[in-house]
Amino acid sequence: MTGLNRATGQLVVAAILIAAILAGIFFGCLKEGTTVDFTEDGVIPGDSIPPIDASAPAYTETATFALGCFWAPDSRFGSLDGVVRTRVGYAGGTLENPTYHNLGDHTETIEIDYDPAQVSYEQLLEVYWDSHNPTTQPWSRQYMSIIFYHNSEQFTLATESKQREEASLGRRVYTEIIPFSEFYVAEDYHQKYHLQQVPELMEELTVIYPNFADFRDSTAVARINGYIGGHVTFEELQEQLNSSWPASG
Ligand code: MHO
Repeated sequence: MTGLNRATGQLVVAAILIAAILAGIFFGCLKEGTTVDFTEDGVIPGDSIPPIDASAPAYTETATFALGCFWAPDSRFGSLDGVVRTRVGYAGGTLENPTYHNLGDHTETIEIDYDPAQVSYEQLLEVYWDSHNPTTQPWSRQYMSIIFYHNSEQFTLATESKQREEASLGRRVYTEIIPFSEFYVAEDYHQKYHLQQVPELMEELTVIYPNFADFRDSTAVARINGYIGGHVTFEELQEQLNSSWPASG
């Protein structure tokens, strides 16, 4: 009996080991696959501030969205032409100075500064609806679906787009549309999260942006994070980094 138990135990341990090794190979390959271009070509020629940062427009407007865990939207919105910078953080609640482990009644939120001459609020709303499923009841305040509007125009566009979404899905959409009040920037390790998981790239980027706030607020870094998230090809990324902002009216 004990012999049988021991054999079963050994089998279980062996299965866990094999699973761990397979997972290691799988994730190891994934990571190498995403970084190989960078280590060979250098992500940014000359390791200097790329043109897209050097020419960032001074005038921007802000869109503030909550749509579940903020890591993926950071990468998706960051990949879009016209988006100048992204920051993830907490909003919608009453607790002052929330943190990830003391969130209170806040919700994970992304703040998007964009050049309205290059991308419209309507276009950002389309990406917003396309990036999550707001038809199921949110199971915690942390992951609510919320549009925080900054002015009456955003309110109208958000309300109309929610109605269109409900009509086309034929289901109730739980997204709340509420006025923006305060946004608390999240801890550094949550910013450009997918990119921060690639140490080779981080090493290179820390040279260009020694100050974390500059890294977090960089357009180029937002685009690289978009590439890591799989939203643009390497060729598209190179084009993005090396283009200058078109003069906005
Ligand atoms: N802890 C979850 C969500 C993180 S997100 C910042 C995860 O590891 O995927 O809420």
